[in-house]
Amino acid sequence: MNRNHAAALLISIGAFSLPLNGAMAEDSGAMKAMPGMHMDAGAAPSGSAAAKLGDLDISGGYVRAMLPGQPVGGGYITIHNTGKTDDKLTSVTSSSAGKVELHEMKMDGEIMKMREIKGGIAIPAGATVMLSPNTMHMMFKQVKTPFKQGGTVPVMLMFDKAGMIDINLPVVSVKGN
Ligand SMILES: [Cu+2]
Repeated sequence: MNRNHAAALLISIGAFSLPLNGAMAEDSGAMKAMPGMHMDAGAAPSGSAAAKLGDLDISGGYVRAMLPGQPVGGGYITIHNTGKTDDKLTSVTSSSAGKVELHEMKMDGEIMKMREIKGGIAIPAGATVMLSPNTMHMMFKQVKTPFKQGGTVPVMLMFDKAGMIDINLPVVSVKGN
């Protein structure tokens, strides 16, 4: 990690930390006011993207619409490994963002913080791994044009065993599903 990146990560962690009694932390303080956040935390919106890649069933893919001035975007997806071999989501790229990081939400005292997951996300044989608002997410950085509801964001998911797949994630409004 170079110094710039470390500094940026630190800033984003500071900016997006929310007290536990607020809405669950998301990628933007503006999402605090989102009423459906808790209820829908585990459920993907209708119309979310799905695909199949080898033993992997991919579903529930979407990104959140970004507010004007919001520097980063968040995306979610569910991966079910139907096979007998462990796999791993090693990286994500997108032509709509300069870089995509994998982040997890972690409690630090009473504060929910996000931090980058190094080394990818394990997708064990038989397991279903859900990137959802309270667990993990794809974090889109250096976004060229803010994600707008009704649009799509192309991503390429790279897996250790299953290889790579291109998938278009629908953009869902921050106001709810
Ligand atoms: Cu994040």
